[in-house]
Amino acid sequence: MDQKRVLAIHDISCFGRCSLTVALPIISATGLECTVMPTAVLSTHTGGFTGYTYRDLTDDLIPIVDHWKTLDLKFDSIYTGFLGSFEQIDIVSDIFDRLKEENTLIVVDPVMADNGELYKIFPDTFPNGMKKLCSKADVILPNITEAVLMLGEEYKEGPYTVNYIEGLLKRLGEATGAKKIVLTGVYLNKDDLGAATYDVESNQISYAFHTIIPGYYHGTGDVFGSVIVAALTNGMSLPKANELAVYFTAESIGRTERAGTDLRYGVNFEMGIPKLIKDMGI
Ligand code: PXL
Repeated sequence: MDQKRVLAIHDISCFGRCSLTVALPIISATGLECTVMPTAVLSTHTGGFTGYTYRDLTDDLIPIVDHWKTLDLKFDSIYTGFLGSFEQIDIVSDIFDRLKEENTLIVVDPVMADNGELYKIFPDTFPNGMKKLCSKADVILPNITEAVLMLGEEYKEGPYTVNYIEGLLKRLGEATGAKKIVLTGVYLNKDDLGAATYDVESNQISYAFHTIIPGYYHGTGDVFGSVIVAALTNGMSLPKANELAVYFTAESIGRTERAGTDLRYGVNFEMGIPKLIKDMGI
């Protein structure tokens, strides 16, 4: 069997499990080759730490692709997350054009907001830039805040109704042109949290939920997104990938809660990897 190759375009936050320090181990563990394109190097992520370093690598991105073009590299999937500027959005959009083959799966997580608020480091115009990038994706992974910001709608607190969630999914499909949508942070009651999927072509919607564990655990969006990318690249269906990602993320949070770790340090996903490999059937 040919081994598939994924390109992960994210920052490296040296400490505080998120972005590449999550994507690389999860994707590799599931039997896929993971090529990385680091967009920046930070001493920690930006969520809750102060005084972090930030080495911007924007100027390196195009030369990296220029070199790869001389090697004729092909990617089965390209996965992007946190991007630090409009310039990086434009460059990543250009990278999609240059590296996409007929069967390359493009997955965009429009990381920029949570809990009703745009992250403070981003200008108000950022959601429009991310929306444009999402229009180039096969699969997008917004949370509810990112979804409403891209749609120019007001943020509402949950619990949500099925009608509201399905309306959001359909409006996102129309507004971005993405073929598949995974909406995270969905809860229809106070006990369970999960994600909803929408396959635009087949008009199929699915849900996966796990018991809520209170608290804001950092990097969980990247844990979730990495499992989705790994599962889809390995040929799983969208509803099955979503189920796997919801459970893997929730179990990682549960492990971290029991250990009482600082919420900024990210979640213990590492100890769930053996089970993930088994569940993925590889
Ligand atoms: O997990 C998303 C993420 C990735 N990278 C950096 C971040 C964040 C979220 O805040 O700050 C640098």
